[in-house]
Amino acid sequence: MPVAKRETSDGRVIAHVDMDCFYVQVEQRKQPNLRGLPTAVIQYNSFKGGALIAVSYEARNFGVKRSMRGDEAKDVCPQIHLVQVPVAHGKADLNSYRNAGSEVVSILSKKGRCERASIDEVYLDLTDAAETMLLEMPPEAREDIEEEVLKSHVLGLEIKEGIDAKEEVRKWIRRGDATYQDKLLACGAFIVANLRMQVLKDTEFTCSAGIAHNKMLAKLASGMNKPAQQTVVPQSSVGGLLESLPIKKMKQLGGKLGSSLQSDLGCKTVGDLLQFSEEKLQQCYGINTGNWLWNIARGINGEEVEGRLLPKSHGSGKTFPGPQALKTLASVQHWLNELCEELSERLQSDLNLNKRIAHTLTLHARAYKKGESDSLRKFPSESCPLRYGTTKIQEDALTLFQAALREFLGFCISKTHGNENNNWGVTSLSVSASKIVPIPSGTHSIVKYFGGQVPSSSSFNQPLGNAFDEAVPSSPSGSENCSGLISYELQQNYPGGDTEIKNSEACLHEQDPLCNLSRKVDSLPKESSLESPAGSEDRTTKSEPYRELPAKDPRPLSSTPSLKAVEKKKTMGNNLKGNCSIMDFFNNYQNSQSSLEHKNVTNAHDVKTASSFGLPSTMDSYSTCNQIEQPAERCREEIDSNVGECSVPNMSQRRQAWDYNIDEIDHSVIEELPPEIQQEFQAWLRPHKRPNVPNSKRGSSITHYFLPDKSR
Ligand code: DCP
Repeated sequence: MPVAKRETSDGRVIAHVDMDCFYVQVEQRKQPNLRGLPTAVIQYNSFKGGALIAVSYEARNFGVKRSMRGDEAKDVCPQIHLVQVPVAHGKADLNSYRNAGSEVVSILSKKGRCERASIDEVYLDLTDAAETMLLEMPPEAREDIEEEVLKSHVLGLEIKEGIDAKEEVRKWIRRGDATYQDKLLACGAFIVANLRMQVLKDTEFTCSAGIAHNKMLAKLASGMNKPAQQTVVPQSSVGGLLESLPIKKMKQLGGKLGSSLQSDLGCKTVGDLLQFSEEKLQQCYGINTGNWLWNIARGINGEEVEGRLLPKSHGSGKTFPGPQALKTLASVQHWLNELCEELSERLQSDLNLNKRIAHTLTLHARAYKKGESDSLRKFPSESCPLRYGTTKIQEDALTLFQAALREFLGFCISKTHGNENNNWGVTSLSVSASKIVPIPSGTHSIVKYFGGQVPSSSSFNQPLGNAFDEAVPSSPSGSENCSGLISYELQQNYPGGDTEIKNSEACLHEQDPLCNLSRKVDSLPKESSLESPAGSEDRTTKSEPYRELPAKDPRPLSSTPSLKAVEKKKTMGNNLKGNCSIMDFFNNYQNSQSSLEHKNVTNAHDVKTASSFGLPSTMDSYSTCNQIEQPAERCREEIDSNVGECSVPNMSQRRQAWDYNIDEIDHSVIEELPPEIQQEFQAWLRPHKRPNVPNSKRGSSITHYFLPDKSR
């Protein structure tokens, strides 16, 4: 839930641009004979003709919907053309869609700050461009107005029957008594119409857009008139828009918070929230969420358009519904290998094209346990520092899976014999890479040193790739700090963790492959350890080089360096500050390779120390260089705090199971993740709290408790 900020002015011009039936358009560009015909893109799974994931507007006119399967679509529209999504690694290959989205972004980003919000939508901050246009060519002075601008829909502009809508829009644009804000929006309409025409010309894709004073309103408006149209939201129309907008249609109110507003506060529309004071909303849903709700009821949203053209993370996932559920480690490993290969290719491409490296690998899955409801225990997500190279990513992902499975199964599982398993099944798997940052300046020269090659799983056999997530010096001289890299000197002290590991291992059969592999996971530093456990204070501080967690680790599995060892490690890091040289770089990577494989090492002291912690020496080499702390993470505790004291009963359970920082997941990646995982994320993104009202019962008529506030 975003922290609500009160807008000081509504003079911004924000556009939300959303591609029309995007995947269909991409496929129609590949096969122009499909243009104008009822067409849908289906998933690779051919069950009942495959699931529809994108439907052309021509097909929609026949009643074809995205929720249908191919066979059903053919029933309602026999002439429909079904195009299968490309397949690679045994799963949907979205690269052509991603690339097509990038083409569009490169055009849209020319006029202002641009934020790529998902695979097919962007936000633009056009304030500067609109202000400039207002000075140079004010709307009222325009004689010739392009057709595309006149086709705009202006919310609140009444178009009487028989009246030419375009003429009314022309009058609205040129009227002399328009407010400054409306004039800016009119300029926005010109700019967006031109951008959309440019997109069509250059890419052959149509898109729709919303133009408003903030992101929330722009997003709401972009979907109102599709395809290939744009909608303007003057400030004077906001009240009317929200008054009739069903609660669930508002971004972030589609889930439990929206349900609570409906059932507990009796709100049917966003406008209904106006009857509650900010104080009362805060009392019910916590300070931030209450504040946010109060603001959205008034159309206020101070969220900035982030200047971000590239994704914040990469993900690759696949679902295994029903009988396809994976029931052997071998099958899990097979699919993890496929997913990791795809992820690795995308990381490689990001590195080549954008000179960016990812730092965190996370594994998500959904699984069931025999005889137990799936909802009782979520499959935990696990993270670790990302090592470049397909094989390493595959190994680490498998190890993370092992750890998560052990945690999921608990300590009282019956023996699993070999690969045979009757106790569990995996219904979805995904891997993601996050914390993506540009390679610090100076690193490029290292790449050049290797003949221009960037780390590649096949051609470079890991070492350099591995080195990228270690200490990469910013200058060969070693005189500069390795700014920009994220410190992994954040591996924390977990007193008591050893015992927990012993306990968990003791419950598993010695021959259990899980048991053997679980030992391996202990050597992986846990990313999730960056988060504070439930109920603890978030000690994250930007300026602090180290963060420590409270003594109690809620997780049953983790590497467990002693306090003393951590201190020693810190000292080593401090001693070595400023010594990053290209030689250190090579020493470090050799050391880390050797350390991980328990072979001879060149820097015995460093590596031994690291090994004794159960940490790869990469951690040590990292600590020598990284002086810059990553930004404070908005962890779950903060998300929870948004909803005050109204807690749901299973929150602690969820918290334990779902060790993941939502902020690091880009929306475009959520789109690409399996639907179940999308739901997981959505559930986390939305508060789950119920009103903090004495004796409140779900569905009970507590509305009377919150009498309309007369003071607002
Ligand atoms: N997509 C998907 N699976 C889903 C939803 C969407 O794979 N469950 C893909 C296909 C869509 C693309 O994401 O083309 C963008 O999704 P949108 O929700 O923006 O829908 P469309 O662009 O297809 O149609 P619209 O014109 O309604 O926006």
